[in-house]
Amino acid sequence: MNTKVFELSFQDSTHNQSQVSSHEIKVADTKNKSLQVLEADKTPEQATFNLSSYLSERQALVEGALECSIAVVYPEKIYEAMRYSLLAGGKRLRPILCLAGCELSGGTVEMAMPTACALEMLHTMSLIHDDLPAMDNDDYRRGKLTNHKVYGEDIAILAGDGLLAYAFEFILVQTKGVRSEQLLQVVAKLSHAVAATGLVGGQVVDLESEGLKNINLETLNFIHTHKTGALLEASVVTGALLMGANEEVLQRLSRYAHNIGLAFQIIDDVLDITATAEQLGKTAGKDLQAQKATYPSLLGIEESRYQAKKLVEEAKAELAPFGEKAIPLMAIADYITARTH
Ligand code: GRG
Repeated sequence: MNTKVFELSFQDSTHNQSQVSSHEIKVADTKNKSLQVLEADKTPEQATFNLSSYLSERQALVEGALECSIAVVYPEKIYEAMRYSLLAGGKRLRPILCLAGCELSGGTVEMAMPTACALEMLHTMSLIHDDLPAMDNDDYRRGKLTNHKVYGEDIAILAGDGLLAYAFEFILVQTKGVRSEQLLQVVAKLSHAVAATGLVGGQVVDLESEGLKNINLETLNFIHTHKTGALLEASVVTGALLMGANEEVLQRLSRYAHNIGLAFQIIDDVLDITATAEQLGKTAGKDLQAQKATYPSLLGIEESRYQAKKLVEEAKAELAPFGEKAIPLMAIADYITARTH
């Protein structure tokens, strides 16, 4: 099978370094009902799609919108603390997924940008709280000192709280050209994703599981589908909700995101063992040190990689009916297993 293999270079603004990997993009071939597209069958759009430029362009748009999203006013310290972590770099994966979900459903970047920024605010607040001494007790995040190391624990807690509340206000006040019924659904989806039904629930089971030797795969899956997967899923689905996408589209995007969310976490666990602190922008080998149950500790590194790859293939199969409109989400799915930090 003659598939196109091309180079992927993705700039993570945290580390100022490029990741280049050999990469294969497979998109729907409706004629042969196959996921592989022969070189000759490719439309010009498929042949010219470049994930690296797509991600850099989207990152730049998101950075610009985030930069303007929070002004520093009295009491300055809290706004500075919120901006410190929000603008500390990172891949901006959740906003990019939201923009892609909206465009796949026929919407625009402009209408999805406030929700995309809100997703990054929610993600950032969860990182600030996760890094606190009462939780993971981390000194570095995204290659910089953690929020509590710079501003103290009291302000770090409040910076997280501030971002959490502001994210919802930001969607409701800043979104243009979307019906309020759609906005209500977006807010409901996001609340569900960060509450005890999502991130908070996943974090609780994660904390309870620390140091336990007999964690099984079911518990590990619960932790990660909630702690990481819920917000990734909400990222893609809220993009589509803004456009009032139908139930079938929402379900397909939800299953796509569920699978890439799990694959993302499996690769995160593998990288914790195989990558350096410099590549990660945070302490490496923490899971091993904390004797945490991880996918590699339960399945081994090779089987973990295999499972992640399988999840990515299943995720891409969900997008087959969308044809060319799904090219960015297909490519992002592949990027997840190819990343090195
Ligand atoms: C949400 C109300 C509320 C409270 C927070 C602390 C907590 C509850 C949940 C923990 C959530 C958490 C830290 C999950 C880990 C998610 C994860 C894989 C983070 C790394 O994501 P990347 O790789 O990071 O996308 P960058 O820096 O690129 O954005």
